[in-house]
Amino acid sequence: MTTSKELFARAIQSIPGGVNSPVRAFKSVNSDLLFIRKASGSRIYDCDGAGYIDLVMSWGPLILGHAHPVIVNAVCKAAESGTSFGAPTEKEIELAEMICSMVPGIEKVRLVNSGTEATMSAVRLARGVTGRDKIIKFEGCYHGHGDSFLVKAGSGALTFGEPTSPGVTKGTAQDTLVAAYNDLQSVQALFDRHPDEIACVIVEPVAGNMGVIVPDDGFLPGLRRITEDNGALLVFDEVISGFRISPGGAQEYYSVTPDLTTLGKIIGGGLPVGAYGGKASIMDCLAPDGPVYQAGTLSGNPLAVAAGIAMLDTLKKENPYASLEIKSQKLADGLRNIARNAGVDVCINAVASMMCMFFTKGPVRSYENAVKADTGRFARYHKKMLDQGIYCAPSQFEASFISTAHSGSDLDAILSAARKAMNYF
Ligand code: KE4
Repeated sequence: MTTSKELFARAIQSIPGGVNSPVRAFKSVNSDLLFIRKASGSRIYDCDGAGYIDLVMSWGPLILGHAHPVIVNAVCKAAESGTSFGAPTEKEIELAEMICSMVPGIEKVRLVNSGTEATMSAVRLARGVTGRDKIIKFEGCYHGHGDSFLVKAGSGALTFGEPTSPGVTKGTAQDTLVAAYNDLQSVQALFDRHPDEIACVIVEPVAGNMGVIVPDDGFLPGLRRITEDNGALLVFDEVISGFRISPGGAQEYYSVTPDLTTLGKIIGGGLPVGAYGGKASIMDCLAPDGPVYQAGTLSGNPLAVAAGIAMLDTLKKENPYASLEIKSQKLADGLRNIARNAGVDVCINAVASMMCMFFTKGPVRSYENAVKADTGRFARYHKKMLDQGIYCAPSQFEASFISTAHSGSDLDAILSAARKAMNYF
């Protein structure tokens, strides 16, 4: 069997950094990255013959676990009828109708191929509809690698210390205003300074890219009020939270309805799908009926749509949200007790089945709090967990995800490993 080390040596000859997405490089946890051979249920298996309980779950899509038979069968069956037509299919209507029926703020939806495409398109639509150029994002939030978003961004951009990426022009960056998460005054101040210039506020309603940060009670309703008062659109980037924290995402969970919603990850069941949707009056401004252009060769791809329908169908039938929340709380409470008994300062933020353990004293309710976390301690904890067969996200500034495939014994194994890893400093 070719080892991960050997594969990495080969990969860097033809792929930048040996990976197709930077966060996979394990750079911030000073570990050799693992090449994965296969995965099933709650487990992932590397090319070195080791298996792990997976808390990354492909960064969020796999709420039903790896290789769920319903998803796999749907994709295989769809492939037998062709992999792409570049023409509309009935199944795209079926998936669109499911999304519209589940997500409160979506009356019409456009399928794309990634979360980045969804957020880029939603912001272009907001600019096109309002005739305004500027957008507000929040420091530490990540909305994909579109130029407008790589300004004080989270996820890998934060992990690798490049929150504002080279290659983003000054012209683009000047139209991206940055506010502080959970700080409504910082948002109001930007509207006061730029009256009638701001097309939208885009926010992760539950931040998942600077670790997990939960919105303060008044934060989301406050954003709804401020955007309405100032003629700007409110965009909820629910690429992580969509279908994750409830069937209707964060907008259902917190009862705040945005003008536009972006989706990804779970919606494709692990295949490349993104989507953006909102009020019909806004979405009808998109080509071919409206002037705002957005397109995609593989948008609504039959295989990805089949996976999405199978995923949402199963979530509707099984409604696993209550049991996922119980599992997640058990893990979070267990980790809190372990850290307390070990005398280690941690703050664990958890919403439904997404969580993050910050190696810093809480509360962590802002980017400023989050970046105080001890990333060196996190790296040592990560390595010790990996050595014990637990695959955590290779960055302090990412979320961990529980799926329906994680069993009680999986959670016990994670806690047992954490007990050893917490003392390993
Ligand atoms: P993609 O283009 O990676 O499908 O989605 C971009 C995106 C948009 N919005 C939110 C809230 C997101 O979290 C993401 C992508 N998330 C990261 C992990 N936090 C993807 C992992 C990676 O970059 O490899």
